[in-house]
Amino acid sequence: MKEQILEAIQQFDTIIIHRHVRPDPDALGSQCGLGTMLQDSFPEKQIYMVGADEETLSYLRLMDQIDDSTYENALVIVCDTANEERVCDQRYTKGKKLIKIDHHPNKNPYGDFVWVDTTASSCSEMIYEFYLFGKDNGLVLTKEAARFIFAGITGDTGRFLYPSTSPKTFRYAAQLVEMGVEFSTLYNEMYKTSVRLAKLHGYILQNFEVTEEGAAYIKITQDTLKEFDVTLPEASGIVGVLGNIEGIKAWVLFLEESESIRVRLRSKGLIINTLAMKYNGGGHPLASGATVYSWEEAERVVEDLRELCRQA
Ligand SMILES: [Mn+2]
Repeated sequence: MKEQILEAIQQFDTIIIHRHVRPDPDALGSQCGLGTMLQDSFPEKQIYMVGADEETLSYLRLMDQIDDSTYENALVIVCDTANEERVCDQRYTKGKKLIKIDHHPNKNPYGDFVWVDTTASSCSEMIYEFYLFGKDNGLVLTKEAARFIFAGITGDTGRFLYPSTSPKTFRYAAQLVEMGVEFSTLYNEMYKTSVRLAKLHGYILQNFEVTEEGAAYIKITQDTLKEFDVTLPEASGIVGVLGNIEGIKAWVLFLEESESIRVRLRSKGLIINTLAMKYNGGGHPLASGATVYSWEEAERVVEDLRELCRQA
């Protein structure tokens, strides 16, 4: 598949790269890592990285603005996005050829070429692997592109903490550092916390509930978000906060939006993406997301999670 992707890249003069809505460092890291690598490798081509800007990730890169007409003869590549409805900027179908590169379960294999590797820690890790595949055939990876890829790997592995981190992940990270990635500067950007968010952290630690089965949950209403002056994407990012607490097998963060409640699920070993799928979501076995439409439905998620923990 890597060979077919490289051939397609060589054939097209215009390449547009997308990723998922509400991007995390891996979404932007894979998108901009690939995009920057292609810009540096093929300076004669027009390469664009598109989608809505994410303020909390502006230290990585801002997005390119392009017209609909740019898609006419373009190759479109979508990174880190399992399903079509999560692609940021729905013009991604307007190109001539479409490629999906992702590490989530391939429930929705959209595109002409699909390269999915669920054993990869991150989509950024796959982009680095793609570089290794193509480096003798014209692919160039500069320090800037390496930084994006390193950020993506770091983000999706929780700084090399989650079980998805493999020996390969460490090897690639070492090679990226050898290319000059200044990881301490990057970590300062990635892991800085505002006073507002630190206080919400405190609120969650004070108020979460844990059941006898080892299921933990916290409900965060719109009023609470307002009180702490924290945005939804910011609050989403602190789902890991309950991960180190003794006795918790799996946990869920409920975040109220105007029309729905966002469900952020995490687990220490239990497979929870099946539960996420039941509630309009999906994701990784140990890290998934879903959506519910009332606090009663949120209660049902908690009950299902208790049941999962009980069986474990
Ligand atoms: Mn990812």
